[in-house]
Amino acid sequence: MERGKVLEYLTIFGAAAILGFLAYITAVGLYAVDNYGKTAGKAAFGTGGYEVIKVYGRQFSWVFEYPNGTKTFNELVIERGKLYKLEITSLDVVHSFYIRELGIKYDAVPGFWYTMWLQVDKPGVYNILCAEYCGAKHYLMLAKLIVVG
Ligand SMILES: [Cu+2]
Repeated sequence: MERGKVLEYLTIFGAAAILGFLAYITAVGLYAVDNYGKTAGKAAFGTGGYEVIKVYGRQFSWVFEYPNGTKTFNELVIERGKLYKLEITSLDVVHSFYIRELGIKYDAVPGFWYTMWLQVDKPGVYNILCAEYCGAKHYLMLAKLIVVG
């Protein structure tokens, strides 16, 4: 084969290999984000091996309700490695429950309950934000996720 052809094929297949690799890592990443917590959730569903926490968005704070009825404001405390089922809704307008470090974002819509599985293996404090503009004091909707243990 002449030199020009070899270069042409190298360029074409080289580019195809790079694009294929990028497509592969994108697909793996999207799958991981999409299925965050779902595998653990499916395994635990019906076994009671999780705790249910209700999450209410409202202008302009997050309210968390634990199984014993206790409510906290702008502070969600969970145990490391334990599985939680968060049931998310809104008391007024559309909000969005967003934890950037964990790649989690669920809309909180009045009249609807969304289910989200949460299991965090790394103790620490994570920011919970509202990712949907919900009014003049939207920027104040900051809460903390505290993972203990
Ligand atoms: Cu909001």
